[in-house]
Amino acid sequence: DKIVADKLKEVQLKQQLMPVTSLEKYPLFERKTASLASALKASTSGIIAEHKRRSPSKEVINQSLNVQDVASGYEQAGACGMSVLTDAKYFGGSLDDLLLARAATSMPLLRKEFIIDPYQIVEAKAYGADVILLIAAILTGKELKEYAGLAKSLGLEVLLEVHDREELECSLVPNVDMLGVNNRNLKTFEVSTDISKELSQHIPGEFVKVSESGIGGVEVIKDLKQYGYRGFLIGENFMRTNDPGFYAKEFIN
Ligand code: IGP
Repeated sequence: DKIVADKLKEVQLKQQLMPVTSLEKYPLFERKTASLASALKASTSGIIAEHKRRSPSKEVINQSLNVQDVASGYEQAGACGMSVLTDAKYFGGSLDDLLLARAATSMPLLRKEFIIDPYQIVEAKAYGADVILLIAAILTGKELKEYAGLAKSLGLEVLLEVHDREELECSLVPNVDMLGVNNRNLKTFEVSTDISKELSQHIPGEFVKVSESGIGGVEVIKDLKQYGYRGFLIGENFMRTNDPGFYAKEFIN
């Protein structure tokens, strides 16, 4: 769709000016990464807190906070990790947000991006990410396999996002660490945690299960835990407040 087409163009342009070999010289490229999967397994709350300024479904979420403060707030609240949107056009994010979050916290960081080219995976490492998101809906099985392998070779973990049973069945490739079920349908923007519940029984036990989007309260989390979920990706409900870390604390014991 439109987002993917824009992204392909963007990556093509960048590659001409900043080849992968240059990214590999960034100081952050050579570093030991942190494990989000281990943090989730060791945690009882499992919160992955997101930095999100806006989204296609909700125009403005929060434009006034700076990412370092948000990162410190989430860390102090006891989040297992942080997700940083790096897409500019649809989410108002940037790679600088990732870099500045990296400077502010030692929590595992997820680069939240529409990854459609290996270039973006190298870029994720160079800007401080520990984990990348791979979205089954926009990648072929062959691409998923290649990208997950590349991530692994760079020491990055992979969160694979699915939205239905077909996507789940077609995308169980090696080198995936966490399986995320997106409660938001990216085409209709409809949100329901029922999809997490439905799919849970079909997710093989070796994956850390993550439920993403539209999580509004601790009761929902309690319910999803019964279905084996260990990770909960929450953006809007924290970011629409003036102190996301403070609100995240209510979800963390
Ligand atoms: C967070 P929410 O409803 O709590 O703000 O959702 C996160 O799950 C959502 O931002 C997201 C997303 C994505 C964004 C999930 N998958 C893929 C962009 C691309």
